[in-house]
Amino acid sequence: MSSYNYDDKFMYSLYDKMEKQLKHHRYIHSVGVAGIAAALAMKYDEDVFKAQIAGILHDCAKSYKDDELIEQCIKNDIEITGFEKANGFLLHAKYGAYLAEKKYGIEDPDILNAIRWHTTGRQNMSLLEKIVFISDYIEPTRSKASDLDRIRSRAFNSDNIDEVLVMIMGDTIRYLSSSENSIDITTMSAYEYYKRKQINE
Ligand code: DGI
Ligand code: FE
Ligand code: FE
Repeated sequence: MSSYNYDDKFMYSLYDKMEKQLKHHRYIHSVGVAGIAAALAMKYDEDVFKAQIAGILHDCAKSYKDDELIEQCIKNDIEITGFEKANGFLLHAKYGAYLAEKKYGIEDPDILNAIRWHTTGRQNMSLLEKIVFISDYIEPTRSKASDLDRIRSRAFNSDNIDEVLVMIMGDTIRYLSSSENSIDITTMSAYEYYKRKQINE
């Protein structure tokens, strides 16, 4: 158990709040991410409770429209890049971390960072950040991504979690390139970093 102020009652209240805050399908997705994150925490030896809390909250800012996210970030002195301004949905991760702290009472910086970096990933991710990033991609209601069966299997059978990260980041970048979406430098540099790390190991 972590030394922070989380107990079962607190965790149940977060589920209640997310059920009210999010669209039904998004709430089901978040419950799925929380469950898979907890399972991966058991496998990779991370705090199960923290993984569950980061999972249930990771999309807590998903109900905001792009322009509302930009507006809220400006209002609350959250720095936004030009790329984020042009792709406002990316800010649901950054603003989500802000809400997790200010509105939902999360103090643990690792949980806040797992929410903050769940969409793009980044270089040098913590184990908890990796677990939430992977869970977001593989939770049970996801079905569209290519190679999902193989990635799900590796997530639970690999002894190297970075291998799973590289598969997901690679597929995401291929998908974004094929759909003519632009790719954030954070997404690209995270992929390059973990791909290089894999080769050098
Ligand atoms: O919020 P979710 O839908 O559960 O998942 P998410 O926060 O991981 O967002 C997924 C989307 O984000 C997916 O369609 C890929 C996209 N994404 C990730 N990195 C980038 C990106 N989109 C753009 N345009 N650029 C990126 O660098
Ligand atoms: Fe998200
Ligand atoms: Fe998500």
